[in-house]
Amino acid sequence: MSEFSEWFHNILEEAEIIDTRYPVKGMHVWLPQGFKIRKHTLKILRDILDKEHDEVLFPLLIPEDELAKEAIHVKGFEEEVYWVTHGGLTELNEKLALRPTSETAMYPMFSLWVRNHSDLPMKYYQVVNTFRYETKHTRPLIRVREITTFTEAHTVHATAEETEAQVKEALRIYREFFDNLGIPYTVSKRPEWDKFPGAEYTVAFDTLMPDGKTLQIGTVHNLGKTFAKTFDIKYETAEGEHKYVYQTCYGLSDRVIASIIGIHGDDAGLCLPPDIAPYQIVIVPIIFKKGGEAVIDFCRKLREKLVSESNLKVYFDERDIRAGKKYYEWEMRGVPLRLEVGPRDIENSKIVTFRRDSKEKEIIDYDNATISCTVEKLLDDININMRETAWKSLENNVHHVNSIEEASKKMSEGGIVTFNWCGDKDCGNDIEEKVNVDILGVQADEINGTCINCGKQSKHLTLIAKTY
Ligand code: 5CA
Ligand code: ZN
Repeated sequence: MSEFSEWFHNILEEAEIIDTRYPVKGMHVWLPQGFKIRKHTLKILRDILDKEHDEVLFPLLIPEDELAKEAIHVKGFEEEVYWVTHGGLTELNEKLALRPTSETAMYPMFSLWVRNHSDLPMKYYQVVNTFRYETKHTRPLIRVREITTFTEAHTVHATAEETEAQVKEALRIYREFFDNLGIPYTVSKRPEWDKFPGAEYTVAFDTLMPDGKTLQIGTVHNLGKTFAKTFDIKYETAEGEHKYVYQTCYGLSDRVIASIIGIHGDDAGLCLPPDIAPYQIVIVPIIFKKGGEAVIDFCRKLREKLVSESNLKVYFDERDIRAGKKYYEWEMRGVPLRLEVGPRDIENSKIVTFRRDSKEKEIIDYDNATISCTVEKLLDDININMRETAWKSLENNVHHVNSIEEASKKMSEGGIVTFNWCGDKDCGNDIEEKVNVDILGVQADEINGTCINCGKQSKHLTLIAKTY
């Protein structure tokens, strides 16, 4: 086990995010702390999606004949599908698949719903669990067999142009979402041989985990008319013609939570962005023999004040244990801001702040009228600083190279390597073999220079990385 994966497993357990002891491989239990982080993360996503999409909820089970309809799609998933074959003791006439994703559950219904050009565009999403019998090594939140937080959007359009525009809009939405969480990313178009089964093309978000491997944290697919033809999704134009629709879909998973934990965390444990932290602030009283009650009273009032004035999530830790033990615990759980209050501080109108992101302690003036504002401002700063630190760390680990040798050398240090590539499939596979790393994707379609492998005119700025 690598150092990072050991850290990751320990923190999931210690911070009570996930219990991995559930007796089915690749399926885990969300614990209260983890569930809160997940809930707050989903709230951010839902708030963004709800502006343009409607949330729906489809059944988990898909009849075999629907799943099998789209040949390329089903080929891509055939080795990963779980099947329900019995109802009680009775063998079912038709096997039912646990959705690995929901195209084949939704699109037969879309075919009933889309009638007229005025029905378009249609934009739906759902947050569900999906099941994939992954054969690669499973890891909590990163590669699971029950994806518990699959957020899939599906859109339907009249024209190819509108569909292209929706892909761009989906990319914008995911950028906004990841920016909110301070997760840095690269956006690249997957090579032909790595696109979503049934898509025209796939654009992916990848982030860099601390062990130097990239993690695909979201994908946007232009489905063209492929599924419309398979599932007979047509609309009537203003002129009375019947035409196939165009579609997109895009999705995220539990991996978003994995990247929040992995990217912002450190040796002391979790470090959570204020917007998703179960508690944004913890107040720790510093009590000596004298003046204990006054401190407790002050802290209680402070907590109430911050909750009522700023709607912050604040915990007042009154437990009768050493302050140092509390610090250790709340740092490990990633609480963004700690306020320490002792009798002298109250006398002098001061409090001590500790930022989880920078680990800086500061003594600030306490003013009853402005303390809520001051604290909100600190949380904003923490948010911005976490995002900037994470982006710097990604950028420091992207290296451009001009030869295969250089690519291999840089790749051995981890991170992301970029280079010029001609775009030819055989040449791409050759590069993958020589460097022994997969092509992640391409970012630009027209660039000057020559391919690092074959020397022909280069076409794409290309990214490679070791991946999860
Ligand atoms: N229908 C499309 C869009 S929702 C779809 O299924 N795309 S996907 O296959 O690329 O999956 C969407 C995202 O789910 C991926 O980008 C990846 O971040 C995540 N994901 C895929 N498989 C797993 C898995 N086994 N465990 C955790 N996350 C996964
Ligand atoms: Zn080439």
